[in-house]
Amino acid sequence: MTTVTIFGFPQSTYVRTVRMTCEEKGVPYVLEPVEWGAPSHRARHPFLRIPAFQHDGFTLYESLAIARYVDRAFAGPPLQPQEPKEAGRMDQWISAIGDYFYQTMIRELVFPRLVAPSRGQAPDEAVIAKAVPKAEGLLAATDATLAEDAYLAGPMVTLADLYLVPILFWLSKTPEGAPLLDAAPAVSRWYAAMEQRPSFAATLPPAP
Ligand SMILES: N[C@@H](CCC(=O)N[C@@H](CS)C(=O)NCC(=O)O)C(=O)O
Repeated sequence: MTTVTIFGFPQSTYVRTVRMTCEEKGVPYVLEPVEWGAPSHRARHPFLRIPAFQHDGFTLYESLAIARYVDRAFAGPPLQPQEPKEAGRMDQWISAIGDYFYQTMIRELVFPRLVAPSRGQAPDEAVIAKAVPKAEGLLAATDATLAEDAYLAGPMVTLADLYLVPILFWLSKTPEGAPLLDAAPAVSRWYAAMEQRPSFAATLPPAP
């Protein structure tokens, strides 16, 4: 029996992307917390991030490398299109989500609004105020794509969708993000469909 371990915390959007990938592929896994900054963490991830990953003694870090590996190494529905244009669109969205969506929605909105108070810190309202119109612009572009196609890269669920959904989950928990999502009809339709997938329910994170 092969053993897959994902190292990280369930609140992390990148960890959730990898967990959803395993769930979609039907790959059983163990989620193991990391001791942040400890030698064991550095040994698994030299840049001290999460997730890290192990499969039968083979180790990887960086969520995209892990998700692609899981998709290639295991049977189950493919999560990367073969068709070059759809594959290009998937890559485009994964890159944009990692570079723009995560920064604006998680670092500049969810962290100050939800994570800081959970640590007894006051939210930085100036950072949040600047992030809201940026998030609105990101959702408008996403809405235009999802008005044309069922999923980000076309007709099939791909890794790109599994990158976006954990971010929008946390965004929807903020008082600023929820109305922005409601105002994007195609994104809302897509999110409702993604919410129905067993991989979504199986990876619901606890509060920050
Ligand atoms: N490019 C990395 C990003 C991983 C990442 O930033 N993970 C966050 C948690 S969602 C983290 O480890 N943050 C800790 C930090 O920034 O020090 C990946 O895709 O795995």
